[in-house]
Amino acid sequence: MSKALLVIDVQNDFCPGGSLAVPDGDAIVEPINTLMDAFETVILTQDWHPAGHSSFAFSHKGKSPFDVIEMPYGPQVLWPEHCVQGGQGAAFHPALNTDRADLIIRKGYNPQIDSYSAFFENDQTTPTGLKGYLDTRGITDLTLVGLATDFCVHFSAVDAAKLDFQVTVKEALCRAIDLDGSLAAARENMISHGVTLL
Ligand code: VGL
Ligand code: ZN
Repeated sequence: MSKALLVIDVQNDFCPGGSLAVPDGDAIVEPINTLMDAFETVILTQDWHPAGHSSFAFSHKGKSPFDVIEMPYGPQVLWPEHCVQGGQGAAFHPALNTDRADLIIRKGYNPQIDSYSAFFENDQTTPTGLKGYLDTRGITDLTLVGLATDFCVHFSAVDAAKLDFQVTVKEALCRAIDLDGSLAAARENMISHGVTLL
C-alpha cells in the first residue's frame, strides 16, 4: 500500500477575492499544509483554462454564469471566467506549500471540453495521464482535499474510485460551491461509489 495526498485546485480564483470564490475557501490552506507532513507523496491539481474557454459564460452569446448548456459531451455549467492560464487567478493560493508537490497536474486546457476531474475531462473519456502516473509509482490509496467539494473534488474522487483506488475525502479540508443542492448530490454520489468521507 502506497498513499498520496491529492490537493485539488487551491487557487486564487476559488478563494475569497477570486472570480469563482468558494465561501471560506482559504480557510483550508494552512491545515492542508500541515496534513502534507503525514504523506510521503503530495500531488497538486491546477485548473488551467485557455482564454475564452468553452466553460466560461461569456463565451456563449446570451448566457450568464451558472446557466447550464448542452455540450456534445453532456450538460455543462457555465462559470465566470476563472483560472486563465498564466494569470494571477490561476496561481496557487500564496500560502499553499507547493514545495512538497512531486507532481502538479493541470486540467481544463482543452478549449472545447471542461475538466472537473483530475483523471478524465468532462467527456469522461479523455485522460489527463494521472492514472498512469499513479500506477507507475505504485500508489494505491488517495486522500483528497481542496476546492470545490461538489465539483472538482467530487468528480476526481468518483473517477479515482472507479479506477479502483482506495479513496478518502477529508471533508473538513474541502469547501463547496453548492449550486442547487449540488453538495448533497455530490456526497451521495461519492458514497455510492465507495469513497470514504471523513
Ligand atoms: C471547479 C468549477 C469550474 C473546481 C473548476 O475546481 O471545483 N469548479 N472549474
Ligand atoms: Zn474551471
